[in-house]
This record gives sequence, C-alpha cells and structure tokens, in this order.
Amino acid sequence: MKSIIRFLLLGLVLVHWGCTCDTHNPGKFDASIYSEQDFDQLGITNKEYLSAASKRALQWEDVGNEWFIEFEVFDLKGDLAYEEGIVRRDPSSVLKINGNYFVWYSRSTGPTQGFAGDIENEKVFPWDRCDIWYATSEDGLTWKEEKLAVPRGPKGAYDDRSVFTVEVMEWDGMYYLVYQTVKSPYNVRVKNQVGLAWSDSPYGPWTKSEKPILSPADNGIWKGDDDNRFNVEKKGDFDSHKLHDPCIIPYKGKFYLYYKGEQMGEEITFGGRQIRHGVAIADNPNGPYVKSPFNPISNSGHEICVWPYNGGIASLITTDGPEKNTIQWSPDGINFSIKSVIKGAPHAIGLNRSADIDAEPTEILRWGLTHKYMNNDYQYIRGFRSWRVTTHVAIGENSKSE
Ligand code: AAL
Repeated sequence: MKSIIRFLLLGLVLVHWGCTCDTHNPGKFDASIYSEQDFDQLGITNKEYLSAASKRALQWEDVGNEWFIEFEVFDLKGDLAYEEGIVRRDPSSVLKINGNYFVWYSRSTGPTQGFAGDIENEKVFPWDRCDIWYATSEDGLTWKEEKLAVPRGPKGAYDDRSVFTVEVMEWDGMYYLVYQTVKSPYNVRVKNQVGLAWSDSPYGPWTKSEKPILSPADNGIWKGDDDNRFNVEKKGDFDSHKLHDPCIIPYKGKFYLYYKGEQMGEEITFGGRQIRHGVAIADNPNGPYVKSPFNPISNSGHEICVWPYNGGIASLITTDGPEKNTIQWSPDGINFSIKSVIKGAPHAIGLNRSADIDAEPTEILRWGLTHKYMNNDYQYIRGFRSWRVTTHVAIGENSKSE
C-alpha cells in the first residue's frame, strides 16, 4: 500500500513539474530569436506566457498575402453545361491554340450503380466506362464539344474498362494526354495505373502507350480475399493502391509527372482521408518515369493542380488531409511549404496554361475550369474565377494605411 501511495505522489510531482516546465521553462522555446516587431504584429505583449498557439504563430514562415485568394464558380454555356444522361468531369488544363481554347475531359453515359450489383455490366463510379473527349471555345465561357480523343482499349488491354481524369501538356510541337486507366473487372481492390497518348495536333489522331507509364507500388498485401480495400496485412507505400490525377510539367530540363496516390488500407486521419501526392521524373515526355525517393511530397490534397512559378513549382492542395485548402510552393518541385490558407477551392481544377504565370504567384488561377461534384447525378464542367484579397473593409471604409 505504502509503495502505491509513494508511486502516486511521485507521479503527481512529475506531472506538476512537467506543467511548470512547459509554461515557464524558456529553454524549451527560445523567444529571444524573435523581434519586437514580430511580437507586436502577432499582438503578443507578455513573452513570459506564450500559449502553444502563440509559439506556433511565431514559428510560421514569414510570408505575405501574395498567395491568398478567394474563388467563385459559375456555369458555362454550350455543350459543357449540365446534360441529363451524360457525365463530363475532371477537365484538363485549358490550352490556347491559334486563338481557340481547348479542354479534354472524362465522358461517360448512363447512371452510376456502385459496387453492390453486377459490376461486369454496370457502372461502379461516374468515372467508370469513360473515354476522353475534347471541346473548344473562343472565349472560355461557351464551349463546343468536338469528338472522342482517346477511347478505352480493347478487351484484355490494361485500359479496357475506363480512361479518365486527363491532363494535357504541349511540348516541342507535340501534345501529350496523360490519364488514369482501369482494367476490367472494376472491383473495389482494382489497381489504377497511368496511361499516355501523343499527337502532333490537338485534333489528334492520338497514339496510346502500349503499357502503363506508371503503376502503384507493389509492396502492400491484402488480407483475405474479400473485395474490401480496408483489410490489409500491410499497407505499403502511399501509392500502393491507386495512381490518380496525373499531370506532367516540363521542369529544369526534365518532365515531372505529379500524381495523387491512394494507399491500400486507407485511413481517416485527423485531417480526413489519407491522401498524398507524389512525383515521378523522366528525361523524355514518353518516359520512363521514375518515382522520386522523396515521395510522398505532400501530406494532404486530392486532384493535382500544379504550375511553375519563380523557378519552383506551386501546388493547390484541396479536399483531404490536415493541410487541405492551402497553396504551397517548392523551390525544387519536391519540398513544398504552405504559402496561403484559403477558404476552399474548386475541385479538379483545369488551369489556364496561357496565363502570364510570372505576373504574380496565383495569376494562373484567375480563371479556369472545374466540375460540379455530385456522385449521384450527371456531373458537369463549370468555370471558376479567383481574385486576391488584401484588405477586409466595410462599405465606405478607407482601406489604405499610412
Ligand atoms: C477524382 C480524381 C480521380 C478519381 C476520381 C476521378 O476526384 O481524384 O478521378 O479517380 O475522382
């Protein structure tokens, strides 16, 4: 009994000592490295009593508001507007070619039934049984659907079930479409790979890669034979299940293929779904693409939205993970840090690649395409615009400081 009491008392002393240490021991947090101006800007007047939040604020990277923006989305006119019976989603970047805008996108027909029924004949997702189509526009607002660009492959091919979520790159007189592929049957555990097609004209015809140009890591192990993606012996790399949303950027004499990874045994973390981005690098647009040893290069995100800026690469991180709704930038395409935290961003952005990207960090986001996310209905492509926000004022209030 005595020893139990002694043990409890010791515990109490240690807990008390730990508390005082945390709040009073300046050795743990060196406030002296921050200037009077740092404290004044954050509104902290008592350096002896720094809350955890104040310590974090002092440690934030010194960034201005150059990357902080707000968005609005709107319906488009013409063939990309809502249409009963047809799914159009995941728009690529928008290219301006001879005065006309071009976009490529996933297109499927008919309702989505999900995984509970006849997966051999039904549609499990809106992006199942898709082909890649394209549309053109003179002003970016009214669009005309042109025709099929890249169809699914013949039965037995790696892309026989669906080709979808496409991005486009123009390079050296050639056009490249990079997209997701699924081979039938589209069950819950099916692996998703990346395919590529190329042409010397945006109108096609397109030549498809005979094999996927990138595949999931193969170091995860499913548990049992049930078609259940949460039952795993071992999860494997962050991209052990699916590679999604591929986008190739020419960068520093090489080709950086950014993608979203989905892991076997995906979990819900304190920031939501466990989704991260990776990059694979090649010397030529057609590959071979080699995954960076630094992967994953984000801890959050969803659809890839990346652009070159100031010698580095910027990335809009949306939807999932603790760092969702941030714009990040890296000096090297690999090591990203947060430049702004925004209110919310449109899904699946197709960037306007003809923007003057050097004008300012987010110039490329002034307008572009997105889609209406609604899994139970026919999804359609929409437009978005964004603007910088530098002050918060009431009507008639003078926003200028001296
Ligand atoms: C999107 C993208 C990929 C997924 C599906 C269609 O948000 O991440 O493209 O496969 O959803």
